[in-house]
Amino acid sequence: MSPTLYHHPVSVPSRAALLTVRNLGLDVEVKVINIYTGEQNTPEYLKINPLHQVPVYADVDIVVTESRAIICYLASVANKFYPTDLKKRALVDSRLFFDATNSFPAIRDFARPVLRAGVKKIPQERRDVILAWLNSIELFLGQSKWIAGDDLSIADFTFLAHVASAKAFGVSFDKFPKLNDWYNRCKELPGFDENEEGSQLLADKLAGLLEEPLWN
Ligand SMILES: N[C@@H](CCC(=O)N[C@@H](CS)C(=O)NCC(=O)O)C(=O)O
Repeated sequence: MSPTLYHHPVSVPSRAALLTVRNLGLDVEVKVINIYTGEQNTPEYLKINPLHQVPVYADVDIVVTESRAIICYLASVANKFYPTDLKKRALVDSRLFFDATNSFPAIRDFARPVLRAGVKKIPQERRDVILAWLNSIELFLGQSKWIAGDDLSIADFTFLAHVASAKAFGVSFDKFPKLNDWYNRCKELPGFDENEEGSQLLADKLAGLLEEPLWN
């Protein structure tokens, strides 16, 4: 078995893992699991991840679920983008935990009711959560050039996967100049365009299901 990333482009955590693969320049087979048609529920895939989710990273002797665990594992093996200095690493970890508990819920709770429960209008509070989350990132970027310090790190990859989704939804970054500047700098990163395409797929899917503009 060659190293494999089980992936779907609309999935934000999956795109975060893929951005990490691209930035580390790893030779990994990317297998798309179609989560729209239920491919994640086949007996073969449930053996890989009983929680029927993407992403999963698998190699001959290891299976890793949870995007941030995949990202930390790959960066640790490569010894890149995840500092070994414990104080620097603590900042990266702090941002990763923020990402897990703020970025993902903000996007998930915006999108999932539309995708899975037939919701046709997004409550204003879901939009407000996205704006408050982006404002937190603006504050982080007031403290450092990159998301977790003065060097590019894995925190930038997982934040980028989430922020690109907000951008594709149509959120203006005018009120977040530091975020906007960071986002523009990220355009140089390997995998940036691929991440944009996945973000746009998710935005188009949502827009097609809603009875109102995705974002005003
Ligand atoms: N906490 C997980 C979240 C993974 C997740 O929610 N994946 C979703 C797509 S965004 C999925 O595969 N859903 C399919 C399903 O639940 O059946 C991570 O960061 O990897």
